[in-house]
Amino acid sequence: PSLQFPPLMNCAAELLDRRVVAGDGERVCLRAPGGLRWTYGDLLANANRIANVLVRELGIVPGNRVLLRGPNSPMLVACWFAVVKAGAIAVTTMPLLRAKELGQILDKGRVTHALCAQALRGELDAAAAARPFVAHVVSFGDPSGAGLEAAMARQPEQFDNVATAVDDTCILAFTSGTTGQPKATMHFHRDVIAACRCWPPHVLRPQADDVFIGSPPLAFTFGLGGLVLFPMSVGAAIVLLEQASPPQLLDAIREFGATILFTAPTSYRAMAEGARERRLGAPYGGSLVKCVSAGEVLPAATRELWKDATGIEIIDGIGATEMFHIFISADEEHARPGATGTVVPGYRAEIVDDEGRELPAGTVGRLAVKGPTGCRYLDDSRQRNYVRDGWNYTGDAYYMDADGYFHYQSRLDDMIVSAGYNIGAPEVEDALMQHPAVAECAVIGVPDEERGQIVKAFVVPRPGLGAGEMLVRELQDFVKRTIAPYKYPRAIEFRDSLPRTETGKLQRFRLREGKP
Ligand code: 3UK
Repeated sequence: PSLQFPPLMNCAAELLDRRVVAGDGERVCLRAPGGLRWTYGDLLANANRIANVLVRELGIVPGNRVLLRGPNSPMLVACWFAVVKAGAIAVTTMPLLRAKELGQILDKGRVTHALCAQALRGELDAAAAARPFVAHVVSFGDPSGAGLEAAMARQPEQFDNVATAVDDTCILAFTSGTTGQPKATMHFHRDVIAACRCWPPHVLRPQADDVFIGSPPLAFTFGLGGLVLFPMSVGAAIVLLEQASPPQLLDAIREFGATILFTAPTSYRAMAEGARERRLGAPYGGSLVKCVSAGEVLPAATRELWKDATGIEIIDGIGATEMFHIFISADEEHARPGATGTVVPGYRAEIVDDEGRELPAGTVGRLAVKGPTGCRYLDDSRQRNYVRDGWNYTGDAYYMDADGYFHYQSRLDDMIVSAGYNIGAPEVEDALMQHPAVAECAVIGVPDEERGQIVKAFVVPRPGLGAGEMLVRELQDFVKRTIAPYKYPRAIEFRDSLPRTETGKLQRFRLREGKP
């Protein structure tokens, strides 16, 4: 990919203004349930009006940090572009965050302004009240039309984009927190464009007539890239859903004729039956052509289930907030069950030992990656500990096979050591998920006097199946027959649901702490 940039570049102008200038102003850009439809020209006009509000009415200067809060919606996208056009830094936040977490973000990010969906003001106001450095919190989506929309109506739809340096920060992204502590990562204007030039054209290969849809929040860089930046970089259409539970997503794919889907492994698992009934896959007469999974390991059983239901091979990819987006992946023709894929053009990836020395193929070690989009922590001590020579240690255990495919084992802190054996939780989960009685499951190591740790599984049974001692035995025998017998779960507990982040990641640490 070409990664040479001029010294001054504003990524919002590259993705939005440039497209309208090139003649795509009348093309549909954003759609949402209820009939809302904005062209690229509409998005530009709205983003410019908001940028004028920010600069003329709220006194924003380049480098200010602006918190954005709302469910996925066209207005949230317009706010994001407005902030970046004004040379400020977008700090997007997950809708479910509470005042305590929002307070940490306001503090760490030194946030001075916020644009917030009216319905989500409560927790933000509680956090901002105690922080006088937050000068303005402005609402959008107020049914009375007051707030940001009223201010927009007073402003012109032209705006002179701030001529930012290519390595000015435009995004502060907070990691979604599988361990509970949010970490802030910085991304430059050039990172955004670099991300658009690496994974999308080499692996996803979207077209201008594609219709993108999905569940990840725009506060998650998986969602920002997959549902805003990548479709816009080819002039495609985007469907944004404020709520994207599996049933809602299934209905919306059909209603909007979506062709490219972004969601998490659990969501694919939960949607498989519904997708089959509705014939959503293009091979079976539906609109859906490409399906992308990230955020968590994709169990082979889920890949199989989805393929059987839709005829579509999922495009898996590992990305990280630190790296902005996906750096190891495989397209539908090169997918291998059990492997995430090969390194994306533009990136380098290695498996290394604890001292950072590269390990031979087939040996499990730490994943280290380097590329044009990462990795800069806001926090200096993190930068020293997790980034060496530009290599980011993602905290994942992987091995690379002789063909250069990377095989995920586990998060390093989720590796179970039982009677001297290393057991990756996902491998046991994958085996359990092949059993028809298992809807979802999570595996952790629990302390054991004799073995150090034993494997314990939390299982959500499929509705209507009796979960008792009989099923425990059956699942244990099933795992022993499916993978090496010493990996079988010696303890199994049945649950109605499992703790997950808003991005669909299992929170194994909460199961280890014994929390619900
Ligand atoms: C795990 C995966 C196995 C892995 C993300 C795509 O997930 C994203 O960012 P986060 O910072 O978490 C990063 C960690 O999540 N992971 C992600 N994808 C996979 N594990 N297979 C996968 N396909 O532990 C990684 O270190 O929340 C994903 C694009 C942008 C992102 N920010």
